[in-house]
Amino acid sequence: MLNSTKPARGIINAEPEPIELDWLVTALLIIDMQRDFLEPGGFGETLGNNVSQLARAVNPIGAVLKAARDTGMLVIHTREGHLPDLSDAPPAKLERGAPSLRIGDPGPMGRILIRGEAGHDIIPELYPLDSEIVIDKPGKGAFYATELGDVLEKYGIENLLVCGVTTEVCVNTTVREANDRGYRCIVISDGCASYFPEFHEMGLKMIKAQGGIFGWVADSAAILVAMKTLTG
Ligand code: TIU
Repeated sequence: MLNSTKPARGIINAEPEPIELDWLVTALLIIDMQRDFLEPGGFGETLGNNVSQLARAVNPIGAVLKAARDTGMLVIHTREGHLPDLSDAPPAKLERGAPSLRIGDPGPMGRILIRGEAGHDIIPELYPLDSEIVIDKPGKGAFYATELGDVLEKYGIENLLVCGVTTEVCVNTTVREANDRGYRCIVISDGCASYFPEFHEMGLKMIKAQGGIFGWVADSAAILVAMKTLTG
């Protein structure tokens, strides 16, 4: 268990190569598994996307989340969204494209992508425990204008198991931010999804190419096998 003071090392069978890490300094980072992206009537659908494409990530994330909870690993959830007065939403984000509803407009799950609205919340299957950390972020990257960096420093985290939606947008942006800050990122391939399957595939390839230019990629089964070393 992770409450041990002894190092708890594990090896994940990842690409481009296996990675050995200390579970005591590893956190699970779940990106934006919100109703606004996964359910009809939310932000994702207003952009013209088929939101059913994202459902495939839910069970793999659920399995890793359960293992993380069983072992006492630090779990961090993020949510993309804006303050009700939109003061943290740049015009460049609000004005672009021709969505069916804009950020802040009333929709079937409340105002689109606004903090506190039903659509902004995390889906019930992956709902955070009170003991888990939830980071509200106005951008695509989880470090921009948030307390995430301070939280990771406070807990002495060096490695991040990263999953969530969408692969090429908020997951990739966050992994790139984390990589530049010195974190080893292991992206859970089947725990990510995109509205565009080809972007999902390429998004993962971009991370692990060139010797792992941004990080490592492993599926949830490989993560769970490696975590078994913690539970015996
Ligand atoms: N549109 C899209 O693919 N993604 C986002 O806008 N946000 C996240 O990826 N969370």
